[in-house]
Amino acid sequence: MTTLYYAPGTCATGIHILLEEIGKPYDLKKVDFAAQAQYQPDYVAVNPKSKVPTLVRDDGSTLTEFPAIAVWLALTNPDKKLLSTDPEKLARTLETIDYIVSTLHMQAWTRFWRTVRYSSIEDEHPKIKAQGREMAEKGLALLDKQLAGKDWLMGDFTIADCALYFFEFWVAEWGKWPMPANVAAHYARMNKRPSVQNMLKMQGLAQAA
Ligand SMILES: N[C@@H](CCC(=O)N[C@@H](CS)C(=O)NCC(=O)O)C(=O)O
Repeated sequence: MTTLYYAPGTCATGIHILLEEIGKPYDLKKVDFAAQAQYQPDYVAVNPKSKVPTLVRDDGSTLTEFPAIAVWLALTNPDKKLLSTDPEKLARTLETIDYIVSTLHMQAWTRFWRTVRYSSIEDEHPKIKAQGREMAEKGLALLDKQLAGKDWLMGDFTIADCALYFFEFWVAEWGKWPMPANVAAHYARMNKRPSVQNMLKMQGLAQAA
């Protein structure tokens, strides 16, 4: 059976939401970050990158990296219409996801939240955190414009909305930063979807959002 390896509240929430949207049976395996389980041999054997999300598929093969997993889930479940196959719409959806994952997650948020990975000198941390927040604010402003007059990033609900959700969750619940109006409305809209509510309950985050 398809198995998602996740840690609560991480970027794996976006893939968990997609699995709930698709509605087929799957297993959920928690990787205990507090115990550094991602670096232990059992998990390294599953994903040598020591990251979540990891999707182990029905045939036993493993897929990593949020965009790859999201695209694969969308294309293998075409009836759910989670990704348009029109070349322009598909490219625009990937453009949005790549910005969220490569820039907002990997560059902005990690500077703010995992500051020690950028410098072991504590005096430098406020500057690195401020850089991360500045990058995040810029991205949120761009996404706010993209959402103007729309419920969902691409017009229809797609895998891009699930990518934006994990970033919104961090900003709202962990960063406690205000979000621009259209992004805040998108986050509230996402939190009303049964798939998101199920994910929050299953990950023990129901109080958070
Ligand atoms: N590029 C990867 C990034 C995955 C990633 O950084 N996941 C974080 C959680 S949000 C993680 O597993 N961190 C564990 C660690 O760095 O020890 C993706 O998009 O899937």
